[in-house]
This record gives sequence, C-alpha cells and structure tokens, in this order.
Amino acid sequence: MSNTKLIVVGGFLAAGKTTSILTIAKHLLEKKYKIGIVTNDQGSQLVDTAFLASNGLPVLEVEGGCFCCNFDEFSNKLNQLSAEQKPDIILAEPVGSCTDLIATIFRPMQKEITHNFELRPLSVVVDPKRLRRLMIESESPFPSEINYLFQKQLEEADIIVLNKIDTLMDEEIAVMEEFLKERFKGAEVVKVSARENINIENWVEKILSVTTVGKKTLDIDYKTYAKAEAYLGWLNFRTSLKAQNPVDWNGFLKEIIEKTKQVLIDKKSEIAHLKAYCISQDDWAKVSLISVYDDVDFSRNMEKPSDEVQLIINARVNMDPENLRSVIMDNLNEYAATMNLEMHDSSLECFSPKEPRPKYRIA
Ligand SMILES: Nc1nc2c(ncn2[C@@H]2O[C@H](COP(=O)(O)OP(=O)(O)OP(=O)(O)O)[C@@H](O)[C@H]2O)c(=O)[nH]1
Ligand SMILES: [Mg+2]
Repeated sequence: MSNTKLIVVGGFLAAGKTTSILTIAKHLLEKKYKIGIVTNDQGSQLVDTAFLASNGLPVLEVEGGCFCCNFDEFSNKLNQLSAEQKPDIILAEPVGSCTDLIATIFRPMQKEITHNFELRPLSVVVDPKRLRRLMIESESPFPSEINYLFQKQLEEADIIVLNKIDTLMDEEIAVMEEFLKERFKGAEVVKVSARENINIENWVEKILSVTTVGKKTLDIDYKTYAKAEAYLGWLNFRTSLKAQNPVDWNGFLKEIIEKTKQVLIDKKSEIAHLKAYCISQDDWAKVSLISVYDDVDFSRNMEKPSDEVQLIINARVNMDPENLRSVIMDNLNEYAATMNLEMHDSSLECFSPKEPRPKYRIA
C-alpha cells in the first residue's frame, strides 16, 4: 500500500490557507482522491474547523499550540485520520503565526519519527496586500518582529503561493512575482486565487510532482520569533444566541465586525485576522476581516433569518489579550443587549501565544 501524502499549507494569518485547502480538496475529490484535513490553533473553538466541516470535509484539529510544539498530537491526528478515513492525501494547516516547519515537522517526519506519510513540498501562501505593506513598501503597521516572522515563513517555502490574484491587475501580479522570485531564490512561485479557483490545478500539479521537499532549514532567532508571537492577542469565543424573533445574522456579523474594526482603528491596533462563523442547523455564514485597512468579507452568507445560532469568533490582533477581550466582548455584549439576544453556553479564551518550544528541531 502506498503512503498517504501529506500536504502542508502554511503562511501568515489570513493569507488564505483554509480557503486554499478547501479549493484544493474540492479539486482532489473531483479527481477521485480520498482526502482528510488537520487544522491547528493556539487555542480551541476554531472557525476554520467548523467552516471546513460545514463543507462536508473530514477534519480533525490540533488544539492548544502549533504542530511543532504538539508534534505527538499532530502525529496522533494524522494516524487517526488515516485509520478512520483511509485518505490518499491529508492537507494540514499550521497556525498562521508559526514558522520553522521544515526543521520541526518535515525533518522529524523524514527521519521517520512518524511513519506512513509521504511529505509533499511546503507551500506558503501570501496575501498580496500584506506582502506589499510588510515587505515591498515597508510600511508595516506591525512591530518589526512580526515582519521578521512573515519573512521567515516565506524563506523556508518550497512553493510560494501568491494568493488573491483576483484582486490584482496583471502589472501588479508581475511586480510581486518578480519581487518574490528575486528575494526568495530557489522557491517555486505560483499565482492563484484560492477563492475564485484560478490556477489551482497548476499549484496542485507542482505539489504532487516536485521531487525536492523541505529544501531549506531556517536560520532563525527564536527570541525574535517568540516576541512576534507574543505581540498578538488571541481570542477564541463560542456561544449560543437566542432571539425572540428571526434575525438576519449576516447583518449581525457585519455589524459586530465593523464596530470592532472602528474601535481597533481608534486604538491604533492592526488586525492579523478577525473571523466569525454562525450556524443554525445546516445554514451557515463565515466572515473575515484581515486588516483595519480592509473591508469585511463574507465567504458565505446565511440564506435565511433564524431565531437561534451557534456563534464562533476568532480574533488575532496586535494588542494585549486583556484589551482585546474587552474590545470584542464589550462590543458583542452591548450589541446583543440592544437586540435582546440571550447568550448561553459560552466559552472564552484569551491569551498571547506561549514561547515556541518545538518537540524536535533537526537543522
Ligand atoms: N479575494 C480573495 N479573497 C480570498 C482569497 N482566498 C482567501 N480569501 C479571503 O481571505 C480571508 C482569509 O482567508 P482564510 O482562508 O480564512 O485565511 P487563513 O490563512 O486560513 O487564515 P488563518 O487561519 O486565520 O491564518 C477570507 O475572507 C477569504 O475569503 C482569494 O483568492 N481571493
Ligand atoms: Mg485558516
């Protein structure tokens, strides 16, 4: 029996990893491959897991820290997926604030610490606006340590995936491609739109055909990397909301995200990713905001109003966790009160990621 292929899709927060995984998964399913997915977060209650599961995909998550710091849990989830789903291919999404994956995931797996998986090249997805702000124009709203992390993620890529080309003019795509090829020599560069399904076939073909996997081990300063992670406040919240009459939850989501954005603008805090997911039976919506300079973006709207939903909010913001908690929760509580919504079965976690301490590091 051939080994299950493992495709790791990394990249900074909100680059489009989950959207890419969804589009790649659909593409592979059409080609009759069986697939499985592993998501990952510093906390639990993930929008991404709920989103992928709502799309009918088999998904497991590694919670409470990145793959490298939870290597055993990661390999348990790979084995569990293999046993339950017998997939030909597993797609894995590491946390968007994680890097050094070649040394801490790929090398250990290549040394056969985890058997039965054939690693495919590391793809690192990049958002064009973030690339422009953080590297090309060097007008980053983030502290320099976060820029460092962003660059390190790209440095170790086998394949750099310039995503969201549906938002760019041809000349802009050419400039960015040139920049990436010049700056990250040795990496393959592909240009795609994960959401609009542009050029995904080409990317998948590269993933499945490239023979050199995990070419570059990073030269990385873990102190700077840890500082970058610590600058980000992390909030995961889940609740059930009940209304007296059917509510337009699309409008509700838009309003709470917009209001939060306004407060964050006033506080001069940049968003890395603020996302929310609402579900009522089989009707659901997902919304994202990836920067205070951007607009709210719905990946999917709910089709009809309803009087009860499950809500998940995940926020990753350049702000300390206590402040982030009050920005998000005050805003949500206030708005829910004006709409006479009952909130129950809530769970909240709010923190800054701990210093990264990979279980293995093989340079
Ligand atoms: N226009 C456009 N938007 C995209 C594309 N791919 C993703 N997006 C949007 O970018 C936002 C973030 O996408 P995600 O797939 O959630 O990004 P991610 O990298 O998984 O984010 P984290 O898991 O939080 O790190 C969402 O609003 C997506 O709809 C694309 O190809 N074009
Ligand atoms: Mg994601």
